[in-house]
This record gives sequence, C-alpha cells and structure tokens, in this order.
Amino acid sequence: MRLIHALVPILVVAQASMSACVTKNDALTPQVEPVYDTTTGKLRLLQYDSNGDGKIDTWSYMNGSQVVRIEVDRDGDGRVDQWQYYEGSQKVQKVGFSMRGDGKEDAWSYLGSDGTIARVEFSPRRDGKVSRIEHYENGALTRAEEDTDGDDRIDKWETYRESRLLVVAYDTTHRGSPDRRIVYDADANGRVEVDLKGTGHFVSSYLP
Ligand SMILES: [Ca+2]
Ligand SMILES: [Ca+2]
Repeated sequence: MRLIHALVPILVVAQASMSACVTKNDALTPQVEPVYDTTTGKLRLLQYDSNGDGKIDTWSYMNGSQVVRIEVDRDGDGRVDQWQYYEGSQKVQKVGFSMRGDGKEDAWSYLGSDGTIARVEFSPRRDGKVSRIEHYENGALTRAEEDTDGDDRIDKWETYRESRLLVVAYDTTHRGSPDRRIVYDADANGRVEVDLKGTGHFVSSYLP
C-alpha cells in the first residue's frame, strides 16, 4: 500500500479549501453557508462549494473560530473522501481517507514535524482497529508492521530502503517474534530464512 504519492496532493487541496472557507467567511459570500448553534449562537459549520458547481463539497466543522474537522468530497459523488482533523493549535493532527472510496474512513495519515507524512495507519477490516502502520522518512516508506489475522498482535514486518522492499518477516507461530523472513536482493529476488528457536538469528531455510 504505497499511498505517499496519493496523499500529498490531497493534503494540499484540503489546505486550500480551508483557506478559502476562512477567507470567504469574512465576507459571507453566497458560496459559504455558515451554520450556527441554535442554543449558544456559536459558529458550528461552514459549508462551501469549492469548485462552484452549485453543490456543497467542503464542510468545515467549527468550534467558534476554531476549525475542528474539515470533510471534503473531492470527486463530487456526494460521499466524503477526506477527513482532516485539527488540533487546538489549528495544526492538522491527522487526515482520514476511504481506501474503497465509499465514504467510510479506513486510513489515516499523520504529518511529522518537517511537514511530510510520518505515518499512515490502516484499518482494512474497518472494525475500529488499526492493524497496519506504515512509517515514512523524508517522504519514503521505511517500514511497516501489520496484524494480518486480527488477533491484535503484529505478525508481519516489512523493511524498506528508498521505498524498495528489503525484508518481510512473519510470525507464523504466534510467538510474538518473526520465525521466517524473505530477504530481497537488488533484483527483487527473495530468499527465505528461518529462526526456528527465536534467538533472532536467521539461517537459510535450505540448510538442514
Ligand atoms: Ca466523494
Ligand atoms: Ca496477528
């Protein structure tokens, strides 16, 4: 799941949408529809038609002047494609996505202090649990860990260099550490190694 190229432009679009909301709200142009809390009178929502096709596609949920969450329907099919969550300091905390494009969140990206994506979490079973985490450095995937069988324990580890898969290790016996792994060379040919005793020392599976 190499999302990095897909995620960066989406982040930029969301930032642009938010700026548009905030700027236009001052003038209350017809494209931005503010919704106020009927009891407190606080601003709760800014609805925005970002591409001018007459359909609302951006919803900025507010706590007064603070942005709490922005939801965006980027392709105009009426389903939200992106959920952008803000911290109290108005920095983006995480951005949610729908890997199946059906309006349900199942992946979240987190930015590092350098502004690039540091981590992407996935919930492929959509059960409220994150079961795969990808780690990035300087925009490149470096490693990933995954609970492939849903028992809440990591059983697969992937190591990358410059986004190329170097090693994938598996815990096939549920002992909590990998017992076999595939090591790839520069031509993506893999060799299987095993660590039957759990000492952390892997040997070729073809040796007796
Ligand atoms: Ca959509
Ligand atoms: Ca597992």
